[in-house]
Amino acid sequence: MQSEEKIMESEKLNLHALVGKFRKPSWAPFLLLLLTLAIIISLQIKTKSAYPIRVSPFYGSSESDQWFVYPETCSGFSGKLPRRKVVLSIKDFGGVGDGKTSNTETFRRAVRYMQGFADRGGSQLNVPAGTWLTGSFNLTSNFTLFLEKDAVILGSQETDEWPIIEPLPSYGRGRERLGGRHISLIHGDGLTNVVITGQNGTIDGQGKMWWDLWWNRTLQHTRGHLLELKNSHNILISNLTFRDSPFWTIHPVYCRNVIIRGMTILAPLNAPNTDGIDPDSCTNVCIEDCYIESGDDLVAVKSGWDQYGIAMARPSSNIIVRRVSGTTPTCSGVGIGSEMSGGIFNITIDHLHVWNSAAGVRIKTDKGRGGYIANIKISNITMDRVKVPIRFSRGSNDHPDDRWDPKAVPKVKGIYITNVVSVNSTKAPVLQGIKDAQFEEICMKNISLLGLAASATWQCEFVSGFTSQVFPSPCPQLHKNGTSSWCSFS
Ligand SMILES: *[C@@H]1O[C@H](CO)[C@@H](O)[C@H](O)[C@H]1NC(C)=O
Ligand SMILES: *[C@@H]1O[C@H](CO)[C@@H](O)[C@H](O)[C@H]1NC(C)=O
Ligand SMILES: *[C@@H]1O[C@H](CO)[C@@H](O)[C@H](O)[C@H]1NC(C)=O
Ligand SMILES: *[C@@H]1O[C@H](CO)[C@@H](O)[C@H](O)[C@H]1NC(C)=O
Ligand SMILES: *[C@@H]1O[C@H](CO)[C@@H](O)[C@H](O)[C@H]1NC(C)=O
Ligand SMILES: *[C@@H]1O[C@H](CO)[C@@H](O)[C@H](O)[C@H]1NC(C)=O
Ligand SMILES: *[C@@H]1O[C@H](CO)[C@@H](O)[C@H](O)[C@H]1NC(C)=O
Ligand SMILES: *[C@@H]1O[C@H](CO)[C@@H](O)[C@H](O)[C@H]1NC(C)=O
Ligand SMILES: *[C@@H]1O[C@H](CO)[C@@H](O)[C@H](O)[C@H]1NC(C)=O
Ligand SMILES: CC(=O)N[C@H]1CO[C@H](CO)[C@@H](O)[C@@H]1O
Repeated sequence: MQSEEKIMESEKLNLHALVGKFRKPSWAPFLLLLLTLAIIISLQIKTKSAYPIRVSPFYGSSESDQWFVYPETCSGFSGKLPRRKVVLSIKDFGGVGDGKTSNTETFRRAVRYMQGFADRGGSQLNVPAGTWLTGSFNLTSNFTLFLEKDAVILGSQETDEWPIIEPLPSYGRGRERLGGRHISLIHGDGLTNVVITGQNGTIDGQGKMWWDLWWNRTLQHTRGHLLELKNSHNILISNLTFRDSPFWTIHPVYCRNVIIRGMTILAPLNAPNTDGIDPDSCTNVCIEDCYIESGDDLVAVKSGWDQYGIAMARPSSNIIVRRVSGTTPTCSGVGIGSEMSGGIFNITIDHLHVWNSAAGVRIKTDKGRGGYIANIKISNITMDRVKVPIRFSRGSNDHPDDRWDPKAVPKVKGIYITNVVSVNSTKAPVLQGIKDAQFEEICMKNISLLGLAASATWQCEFVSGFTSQVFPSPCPQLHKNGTSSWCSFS
């Protein structure tokens, strides 16, 4: 607890910060009004234990937007967080961390208030130890959401606490149901310079209710994500545990410069569509050092759905997925697609460790998708008990509506897979391209798939490429067929 004197002092600092903005004498009457307003606001948000606004002692005014330099490879990222001028706790806004009291209005009020500091040095909202039940709330720019040790944000079990929002233009409808979709628990649109981090605090979507609605076919609208950021850039998501998302867990869409690292993402292994991280029509994304176990793909790169994704034409590009490990019994370690209609290119996947899963690396597309998948580099993959280590597949008539174009075939060219060891896999690679749209430049080198029955053979259709040092012996379409000059590793 801070003494009264300290409270007074930092309040002065706060006002001083506001005053600093307006120096011209002619602003004086306006300034007075502003000061009065500021005092009223700060009185309103006071609770019994009234914590004042703390001005971060580390704050240097010129630095706040310089922290994010998206490096070539995000391993060069310093890990330094941006300094925010104003730091407040959710308790300052009257939050109650008992796991029962709803904090929906409290979080919304906190962000509304902190939005006022977006162009004045930014702000940070701390969530201390405790269980903070809440419905959906939005983030703001130049903002850090910081979950301290043992802080748990718990998603509301009331469906109307996850209001319906417009479908994404690149999907044309909700992914699961026609029309709008439930907003994510934590949401942001059109933001810049946002950090979601902490001391391994937890955001728990309590998704079971939503999975039940899906299983018993009573779901009215597409389920919400745990975290969705849309049209945003300079984003860092790190050092937290996300669990039990109703739907895909982290969904950056139409974003650029996104770093996601040191995350633990958990959901029951049978929870439907609980993908870990789905960069969707995003560029410059780095996903590093994450542990993910869930009921769907650990990481899935996407870019919109059929005619809607084709029309929007927003590709996913320059994405690095590195040192990700985990398990998903019915899906894949890394999936490309199946929604890929805006195009996907320049993807690097390195040091992936997957176990007890249906597939290791999977490329999913179909007729009607259009778009392209190009320049995908996959290396240093280890798999244990993964059924089909490498799989290219066509979808199963999964289209948004009947206006999809059967002539819109995807172009797949340049998939480079090297240094793969899979033990106790049950099937050789299954590589199904698309009729009249052969997948080209499929290059594989130094791949050992061990533990297969002697009878296990590669299944290839509509693919061409080149392989070297691959065991068991590949299908004829890839067996040293054609020239290897376009395989960068040869
Ligand atoms: C995350 O945690 C690691 C290990 O404790 C630390 O080195 C790093 O600075 C933290 N922050 C970010 C942004 O990754
Ligand atoms: C965020 O901060 C930067 C630098 O301080 C500023 O230029 C920018 O306008 C701020 N963004 C918003 C939305 O206020
Ligand atoms: C959050 O943002 C979405 C649009 O991005 C908007 O529809 C919704 O009303 C906002 N919610 C709140 C509580 O402001
Ligand atoms: C964070 O918490 C999760 C869940 O409790 C745990 O599995 C993980 O090991 C923790 N991560 C770190 C870096 O402590
Ligand atoms: C479906 O699941 C929801 C959520 O658990 C439940 O409220 C509802 O009663 C279930 N409906 C049926 C028909 O089982
Ligand atoms: C794709 O990646 C290559 C390096 O692999 C880079 O030279 C090129 O600029 C990238 N393309 C785009 C459009 O960013
Ligand atoms: C694969 O791992 C090796 C050894 O750690 C490393 O030299 C190489 O750069 C990695 N491959 C890629 C594409 O990062
Ligand atoms: C082949 O891949 C294995 C496993 O990733 C790796 O240890 C080995 O160094 C690679 N061999 C060559 C010649 O690159
Ligand atoms: C070899 O590749 C070409 C295209 O590069 C393809 O037309 C041909 O069918 C392939 N040969 C075999 C034996 O699959
Ligand atoms: C190739 C390989 O590692 N095979 C292993 C599969 O699993 C059994 C036990 O479940 C091991 O004994 C094999 O060595």
